[in-house]
Amino acid sequence: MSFIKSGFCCRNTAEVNNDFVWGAATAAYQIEGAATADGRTPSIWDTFTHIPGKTHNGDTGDDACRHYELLETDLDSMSWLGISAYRFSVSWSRLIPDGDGAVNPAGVAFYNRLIDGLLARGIEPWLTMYHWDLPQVLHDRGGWQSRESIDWFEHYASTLVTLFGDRVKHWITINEPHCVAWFGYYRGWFAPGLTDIQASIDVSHHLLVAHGRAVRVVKNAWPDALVGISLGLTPVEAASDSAEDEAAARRLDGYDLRWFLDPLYGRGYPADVVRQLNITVPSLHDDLDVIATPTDFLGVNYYLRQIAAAGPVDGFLDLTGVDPEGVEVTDMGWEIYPDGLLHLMRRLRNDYAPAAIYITENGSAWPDVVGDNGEIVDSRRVDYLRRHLDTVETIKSEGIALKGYFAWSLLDNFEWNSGYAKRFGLFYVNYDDFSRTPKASAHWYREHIRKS
Ligand code: GCO
Repeated sequence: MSFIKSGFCCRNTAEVNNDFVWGAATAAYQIEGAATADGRTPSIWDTFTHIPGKTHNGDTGDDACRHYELLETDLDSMSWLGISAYRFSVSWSRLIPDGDGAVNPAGVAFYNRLIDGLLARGIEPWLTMYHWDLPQVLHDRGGWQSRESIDWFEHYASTLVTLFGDRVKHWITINEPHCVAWFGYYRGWFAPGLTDIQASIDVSHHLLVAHGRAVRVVKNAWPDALVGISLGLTPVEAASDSAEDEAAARRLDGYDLRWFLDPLYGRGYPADVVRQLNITVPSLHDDLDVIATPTDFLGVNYYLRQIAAAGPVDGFLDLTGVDPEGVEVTDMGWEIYPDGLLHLMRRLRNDYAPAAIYITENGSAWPDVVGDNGEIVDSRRVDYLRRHLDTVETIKSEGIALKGYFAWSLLDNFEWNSGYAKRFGLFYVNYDDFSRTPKASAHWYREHIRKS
């Protein structure tokens, strides 16, 4: 059964749900497609994916899920699912093709249709300003390595708030700055593919200051709106209780988690990381105050834990990831470890005390198969969801201010350097005809929301 063709009715979920936000999440480059349509210019991800060898199978986001064309279909899928909130990101280069100049009317029209379509279905729009797709024109002018990027982002944030702030009341400034900075500028796995540690540090700092500026933009324009940042938080445990492995875990925790959490919560950059990396943070003026501008919530993207062991040489990043033996892993090779979410939430409450927390991403990839009857019985995704949502209940019962959960992802999509090989969706996407089919996990999540 192709979901695209099946009839289903819409219902106003906002009225039937309690306060806990049940959502699903996506990101522009991963789903929209229409890469060259209606005035959109390339982003760094368009450039990167077109370089041979950078992505699995040479896959690009040129078409992605054709969400740009199939918007109404996807809105109806969300309505059927019964979510009360939808987290999406805006393609900066669709909205402002030259990066810091005039808006593109076609881009504005698309996001207006999306936002109005959500509201008409009783679904709250949660808008992520930046999910990794910097306009290439800005990269060519120095990109995130340039301090000017802070001003470009502020202009972009102001534009978004002016255009959509009358209807969008939930804002996420930046998604996973560690992926942007560490994977894009140090590891070279993600766009723009650099491998320069100082560049990655500069980028991380500019991203954080840009975030703080954007928080102020939102709050000045719409004091009633809620704004936060989404961090990818993958808690670190030591492979053993040896002093060397504990030290390795502390280093990795500093680099991946504290580097972002500490300055956001007013503590400045962790001194141990600055010292051990032997880098300079390009912090000027009141940057640390701007970064620590209070937010209304912390967005947490949680998938797995990581286990650190000391490497053969005592270097800062000379860490060896250890794959725990005999554990279940997803198609990404990621350990299924719901307890990590609980431990993370306790730590966030104890160490940083965010005003509120939303899980803005959680999910799993599996090699889904369409059965003879057209159904996709993704039992392992159902199990992953069930176990993490049980953990959500435990977290709430401990009085932690967890206010919502967004499944990653609404539909299968372009999984960055893994291309289309990894499927994270609640809805299956057939990349031949772009039809969508709800998987068993979509049915399960729908029922879970309905009962909540
Ligand atoms: C991320 C991104 C998502 C990914 C998801 C699965 O966390 O890397 O926010 O865009 O697709 O996390 O890897």
